[in-house]
Amino acid sequence: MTFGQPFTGVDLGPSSMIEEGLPSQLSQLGWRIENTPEVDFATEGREAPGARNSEIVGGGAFKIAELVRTNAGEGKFPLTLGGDHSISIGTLAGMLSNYPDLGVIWVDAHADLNTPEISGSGNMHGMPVGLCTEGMMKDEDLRNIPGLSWLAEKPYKNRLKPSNLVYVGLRDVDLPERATIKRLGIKYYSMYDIDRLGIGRVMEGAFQHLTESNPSRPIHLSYDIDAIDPASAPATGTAVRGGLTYREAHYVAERTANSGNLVGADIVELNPSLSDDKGVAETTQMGLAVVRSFMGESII
Ligand code: DIR
Ligand code: MN
Ligand code: MN
Ligand code: MN
Repeated sequence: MTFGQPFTGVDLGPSSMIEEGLPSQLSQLGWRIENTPEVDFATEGREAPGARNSEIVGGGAFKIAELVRTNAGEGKFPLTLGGDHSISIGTLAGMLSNYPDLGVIWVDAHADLNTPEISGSGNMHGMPVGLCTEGMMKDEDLRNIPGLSWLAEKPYKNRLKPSNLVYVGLRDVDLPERATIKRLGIKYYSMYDIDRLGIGRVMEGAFQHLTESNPSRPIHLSYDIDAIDPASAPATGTAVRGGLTYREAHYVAERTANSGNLVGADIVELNPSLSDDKGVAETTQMGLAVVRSFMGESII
């Protein structure tokens, strides 16, 4: 999926990770893999004001939601490879249909908390959290956006509770998103907080927040590769300086795996057309390493 943002090439992220050995690396960690064929997306459609390509993006997200819902419902672990972050409209909806009390860790430079009404860009990769979180969209408004009406119908009516969401890595947050984070009281650890507390205490805080009232709360990890500093992950569409170091990026994934609560994950926004060969190789290897870490790889 590329239609949630302006750059072509982000649809090559999955094949890039797969060709560099993701399936065999996961087998080595003990996973049995069931490959879902690449999802086919439309290439033209309608859109609503403030939501570019809404019919393509929303229709694609519906297909992803169906796959995630069905597979998670069979007790499998859905690992979804993006693509731009608009795919997580589908993964969140699919996970929430199985787990209404889902916890989410959103690792990203951005909050992705926009809606068509408040977005400055209209790019839907900036909206997955906004569209799927309680207190944001009215069903009536979703029904009027081409491609998104399914979100207002069963089994996709469950919304993420703001208190079940934690951000890690924020450093480029729009003004309406900041107001929304405050209005909904969403827990966040920005790069400022990571500098202040260290990544160890940040992740303890994140898990305390998500598991205090329910120690076995199922958790979904949505990992935008632009959370990582562009020094380690340059091949992405909206790189922002001052991000997670190589080790911090691993630690977030390792600590999440160690919780034992992880039930699904996304890795998104690797765009192999946006850097030179060295940058693409580094970013792909970074993505693979992060996935292996949250899928259970440990140092010893
Ligand atoms: C910005 C950028 N908040 C937007 N979002 C990005 O367009 O909504 N998300 N880059 O990854
Ligand atoms: Mn994102
Ligand atoms: Mn981002
Ligand atoms: Mn994005």
